[in-house]
Amino acid sequence: MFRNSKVSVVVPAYNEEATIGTVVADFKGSPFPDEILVVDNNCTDRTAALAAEAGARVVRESAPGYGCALRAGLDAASGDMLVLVEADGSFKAGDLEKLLVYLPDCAMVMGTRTTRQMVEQGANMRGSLRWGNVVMAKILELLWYVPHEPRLTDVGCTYRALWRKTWGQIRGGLRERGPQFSPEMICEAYRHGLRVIEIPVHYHRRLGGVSKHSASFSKVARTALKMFRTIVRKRLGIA
Ligand SMILES: Nc1nc2c(ncn2[C@@H]2O[C@H](COP(=O)(O)OP(=O)(O)OP(=O)(O)O)[C@@H](O)[C@H]2O)c(=O)[nH]1
Ligand SMILES: [Mg+2]
Repeated sequence: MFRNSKVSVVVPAYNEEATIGTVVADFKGSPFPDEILVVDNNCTDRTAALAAEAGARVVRESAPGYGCALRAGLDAASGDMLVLVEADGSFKAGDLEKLLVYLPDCAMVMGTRTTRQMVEQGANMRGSLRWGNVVMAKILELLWYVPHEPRLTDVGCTYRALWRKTWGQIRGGLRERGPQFSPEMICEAYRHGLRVIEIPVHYHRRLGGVSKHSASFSKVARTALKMFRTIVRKRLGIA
């Protein structure tokens, strides 16, 4: 609970047996979450079993992809405040309260991983990736400047918090299945005239397992291009 609001934490997971237990335990140790949902997205390893053992509720989603998993998790969550976080240990429960504190001021609080002072040495947020994220966020700012004047430095940060009501407003307008789901959520919130605030969060290196979206330069470039297309499509109002 956070100030009388029930808090759900949603964790999309695709073969994250190396880290899921630690992530669930970290959030279990925080005083705020009322439930932790791990979305088992066709995992072929022990992710689901280890998540349940650590005390999470496991939700299964067979449609593959980061976006599909998050959609299923958000639908299944019962909290008033819904928090998204990764299964790889790159975000910590210690930052949760900061997201929740800002939520009463807006519809969604985004984390940003581009505040250099808060990025752990060795985390996958080296100069080029950090600046790539900032540039993408500036493109979104520019395209949506009127009337929202967004202030963003990262459009791909999973760690974020939104109200259940916000989810109800934006869910029907979301169609992306991959990592573009992340900026699509922001654009859809703007399309509904909702407020989005961004705050710095700590960003750590993966605790183990394999990177799905940012393993190589070509993977990062492909993800960035998909995100760019999504941001432009949403601005032009193409369904
Ligand atoms: N359900 C589901 N989850 C996914 C899929 N791809 C990635 N994820 C999860 O989404 C989160 C982000 O994926 P990551 O592989 O960490 O991508 P990233 O954060 O860009 O890269 P890292 O530098 O490795 O952290 C993790 O919790 C993954 O388990 C997918 O296809 N389905
Ligand atoms: Mg990650």
